[in-house]
Amino acid sequence: MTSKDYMQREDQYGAHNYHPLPVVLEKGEGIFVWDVEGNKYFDFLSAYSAVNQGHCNPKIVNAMIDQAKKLTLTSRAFYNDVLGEFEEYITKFFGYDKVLPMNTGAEADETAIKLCRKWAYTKKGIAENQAKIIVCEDNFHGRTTTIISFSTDPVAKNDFGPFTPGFVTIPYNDLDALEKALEDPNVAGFLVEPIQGEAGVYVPQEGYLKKASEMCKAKNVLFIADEVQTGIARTGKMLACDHENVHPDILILGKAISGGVMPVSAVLANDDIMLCIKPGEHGSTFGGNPVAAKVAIAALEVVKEENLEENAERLGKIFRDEIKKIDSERIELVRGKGLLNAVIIKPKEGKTAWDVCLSLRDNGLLAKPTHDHIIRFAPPLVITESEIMEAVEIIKKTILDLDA
Ligand code: IF1
Repeated sequence: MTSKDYMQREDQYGAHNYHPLPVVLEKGEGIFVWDVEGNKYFDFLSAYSAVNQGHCNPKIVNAMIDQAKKLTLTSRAFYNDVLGEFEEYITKFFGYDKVLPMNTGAEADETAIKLCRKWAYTKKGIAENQAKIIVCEDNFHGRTTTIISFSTDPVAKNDFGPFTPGFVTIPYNDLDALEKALEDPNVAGFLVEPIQGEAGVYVPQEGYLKKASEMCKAKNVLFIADEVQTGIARTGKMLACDHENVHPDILILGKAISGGVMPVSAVLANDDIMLCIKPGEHGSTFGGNPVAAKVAIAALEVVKEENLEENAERLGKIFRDEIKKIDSERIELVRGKGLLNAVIIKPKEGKTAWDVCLSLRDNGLLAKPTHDHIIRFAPPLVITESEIMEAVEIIKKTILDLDA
């Protein structure tokens, strides 16, 4: 079968809820992926920051295999010998009393929303069904009906109503707007991405997270950080919040917490918040399953053992500096933190960011545009300086060839 055959089969039998770049991958190792014709590519998307530790990281895959041969799933109807090991490891790793394990990022965001509301009614004393959570314009927290209820992206929201109430939307990176929204005594939480990934790697002003968390504290409102995409060393620190020494009241993790080998997500909080949810009030069949538990421990150990935070910090700076040197008016702006970066592409002679990504693919590098003119560049954090320089050369050649 050729790539074309694979794409046609997916088109016939699969829902059309994506528009993938036309490339069919069959193998991944470290920062590279190979298509079915054997072509090799730099992966500069990392499955939206899920394979920070590199594709098929041996330590993580072996942890999955070893546990899968012993016990894959007990459900939470019974105890098992692995879940507590994971719970102790991750709570000490991030400095919280407790963790509530789930599977996808959206489930973790939903869990955080329910936890915040439960805390609002049982601890803060907000009247039943009156709790509000502040969210930001251009947010992305997943695709469930409640989450898209507070999306400002019509594509993510249209024709999926009726929507879940109880959310107040303010502009991102706007402390005055947050201050005003916090005046409402029914506000229970502020749910925010430390850097807006889907919106195009929108990095807020220095100090935004710190000031926002202080303003929330002053109003007895929970600061809820969605680090599903920015976490696990992606931005050059273990958490993007660490750049400002902010310790969220509720921390949401996903994606690279498993190194991309299977869905694992988690919500962390201290007892005064986490214990508001009582037995039987929330759960998930696969949440915290033994394989996920062992995989997540291994994935987090890799981040430490391979100094991925420092690597992301150092190589991210080099990447942005090198891209800024490309002499092309097609490159409007480069922004990002660590190895979560984006380039704003000015459409020229009818060529858009999509066309740039098609050419990048032909030159051996995979990336994908978001919102028409923004290309996200986010390689696995195990990349080396020489590999980053090789990738920059590909990006430079691609842009200058299009300009020629
Ligand atoms: C798709 C976007 C990125 C996330 C944050 C929660 C979730 C995500 C900050 C939900 C997921 C994924 C979803 C995926 C593409 C990708 C994405 F473009 F959609 F927005 F990364 F920017 N919080 N993001 O980024 O986690 O339920 O997917 O495990 O839906 O196409 P999930």
